[in-house]
Amino acid sequence: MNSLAPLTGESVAGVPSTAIALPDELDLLPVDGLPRWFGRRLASLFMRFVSMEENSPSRLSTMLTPVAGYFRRDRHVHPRVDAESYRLEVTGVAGDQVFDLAALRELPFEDRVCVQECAGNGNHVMGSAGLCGQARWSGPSLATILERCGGVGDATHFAFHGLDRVPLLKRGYHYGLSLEELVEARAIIALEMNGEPLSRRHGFPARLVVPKVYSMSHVKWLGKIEGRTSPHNGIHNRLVFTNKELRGGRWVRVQARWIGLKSAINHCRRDRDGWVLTGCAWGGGAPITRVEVTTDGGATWEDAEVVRPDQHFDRDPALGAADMDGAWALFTHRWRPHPGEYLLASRVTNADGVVQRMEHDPKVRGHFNVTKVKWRRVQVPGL
Ligand SMILES: Nc1nc2c(c(=O)[nH]1)N[C@H]1C(S)=C(S)[C@@H](COP(=O)(O)O)O[C@H]1N2
Ligand SMILES: [Mo]
Repeated sequence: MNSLAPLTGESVAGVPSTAIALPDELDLLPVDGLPRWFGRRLASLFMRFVSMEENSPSRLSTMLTPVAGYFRRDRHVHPRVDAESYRLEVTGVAGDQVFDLAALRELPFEDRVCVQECAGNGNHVMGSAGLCGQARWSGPSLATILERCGGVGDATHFAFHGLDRVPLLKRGYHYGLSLEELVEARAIIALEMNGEPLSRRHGFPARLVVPKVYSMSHVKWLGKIEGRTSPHNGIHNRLVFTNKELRGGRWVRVQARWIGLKSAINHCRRDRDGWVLTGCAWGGGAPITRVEVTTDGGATWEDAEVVRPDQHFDRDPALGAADMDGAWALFTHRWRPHPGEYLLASRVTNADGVVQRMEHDPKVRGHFNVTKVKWRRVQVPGL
């Protein structure tokens, strides 16, 4: 995969360089999970079998992740929704309504740049942490839609139903959140991803996007928004995306929600006299203030250079601070190692003074919201 380019290509004082080739980038191998046990290729085959496709981690160090190759997670079924006959039904609110695609497109659009992350991303099975990405989503906000329905009425909770009817079960995917959570996250009904109409695999023609909340809630092929006076207790809420937490001496089931504070080194590329490590830091609900990098297995840590989303998008009139407060920050660290094997990781701190966990929280059991530091092993070749 890595292209080979001669590093010592220039000849010095007429002396031809030795034909030694160094790769443009180095493979960062996860220390946990399937890729470690079976290698990357078999791990990704296994993931496809359960309908998951990862972003290649090396692509996760730019502010916007391209649509082509963007991670995917669903239940195998990708409905082909006809734009003409598509309808979005809204029930259980002050005035029930049905929107066709033209009606949705006429509503004022808002933009959100946010991380989208599968709740199980980077857990002990999927150590590679590629089930995430960051895109710019545009469409009417959920608040606008509810306003057009005359308000929420008695609804305190909402269930979002997809049109991907699973054969036999005959029910589409569904997920529920409280009105309070949806307002806090400033959810939108996205019709566009990175300035293009949604692709079929990412939910054409409309999907829910809930910045800062794990993406099991970002229902694709959205067909119905159901206002409710009690929490939606579907299987994905109640069982599938849950952890157990020790609270007051008892293990209780909790649903995956707000993305925890995380960071990962995703890319190692060659520069003129060494290597550059890049990655991203996200979650935690407060601005990212610091990212440290260790290249010696945790013995020492150095500050990386951080670019926050508000710095990156500072001249974009369509994006206010609140439209990107669920977006990741990028970091860069120049690295000048001798040949050999190294153990790398990054560790993020946010404006609340919270630091990314080094170890898994013993009061939490389960596969979701795994925030601990992500170790990567790398082999640095000799000149
Ligand atoms: N309709 C529908 N929406 C869905 C799902 C699904 O299976 N069906 N999977 C959810 C899960 S678990 C994740 S992680 C995200 C993944 O979004 P993506 O496939 O666009 O990356 O979609 C969510 N929305
Ligand atoms: Mo997911």
